[in-house]
Amino acid sequence: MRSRRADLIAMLVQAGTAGASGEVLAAALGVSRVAVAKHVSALRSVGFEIEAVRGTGYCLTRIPDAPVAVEVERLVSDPMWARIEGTVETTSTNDDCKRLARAGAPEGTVVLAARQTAGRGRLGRAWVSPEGGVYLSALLRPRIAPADAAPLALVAALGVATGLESLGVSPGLKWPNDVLLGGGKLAGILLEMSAEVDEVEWIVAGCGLNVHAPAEAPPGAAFTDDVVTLRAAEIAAAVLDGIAETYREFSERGFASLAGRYAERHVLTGERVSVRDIAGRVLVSGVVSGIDEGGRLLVEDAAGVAIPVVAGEVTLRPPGANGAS
Ligand code: BT5
Repeated sequence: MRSRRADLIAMLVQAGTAGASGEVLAAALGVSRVAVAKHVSALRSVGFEIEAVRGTGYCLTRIPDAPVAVEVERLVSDPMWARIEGTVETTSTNDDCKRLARAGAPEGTVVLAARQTAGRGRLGRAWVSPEGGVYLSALLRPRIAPADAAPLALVAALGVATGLESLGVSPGLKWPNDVLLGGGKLAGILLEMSAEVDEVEWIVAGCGLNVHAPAEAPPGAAFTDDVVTLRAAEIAAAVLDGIAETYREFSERGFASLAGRYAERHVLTGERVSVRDIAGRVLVSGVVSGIDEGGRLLVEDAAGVAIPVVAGEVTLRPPGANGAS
């Protein structure tokens, strides 16, 4: 259920420049006028500009351009996201979300931040997280075995792409977890998990997404601003709705029913690649022939045999490089 504060923003947006009186807002929200004034001051503290005009009431004059939790809550459609929290700055939204997971928070809990001081990529890499991006982590509690969790990175990446497409952005996907735009990296996914051997307890799906380019952009980064101009909260809400849709499909029908959609957006098909394990050893080199129904990358080796890869780092290889490097 949407919070009173998110409902209040919705009412103020609807009232437009005419504004709405404290009395009308209080009646519609089922609270006192004093409570309305408290909600208004809380919204101001997170960047909303709300004028109080004598005789008219409250008038919303500016919505902040940051992934503010209450604004994302107002904009998100999918009921899966029942609890959305956020701060301006945190070390890593994945850490915050993992803390909530350990404390028993339900599936559908989301943590947002406008910047991170220790944003992480996979395998200990850094995720550059200045203001101007969207940093979010979503708590999932899928009823699956840990061995079946690998496709969830693809499910989340496809969800991000689906959400962005609803806003007019057409990203590509690079197995397993990259969302690309015009050859640059627009978003990355980091999954962290707690599990018993037989069952996943929780998965935190973190997504870092570049919206406005900072003064010092990471090399190879792309930004939604390159193609659309939207507020960070609009992008966060669309991305969450996209993830909810693909996650539901995965939970009900398995990755097989999403494989075609992933493949349509997959930029590596037909490319010569090397795939390495976490120690840097080459697992396979060859031409990518697609993604299988379990979300594995299929790489045709020199003998023309399609080798399925569950996990690894993919690098593109120059044409003519031979198969066994
Ligand atoms: C990822 O790792 O792509 C996963 C990124 C997940 C970040 C989110 S933000 C919310 C949540 N909280 C966290 O602490 N993390 C998650 P990986 O595939 O390992 O890619 C990391 C590489 O991407 C780095 O080594 C850089 O080369 C590059 N990179 C770093 N920051 C970038 C950025 N902002 N834009 C584009 N590329 C970046």
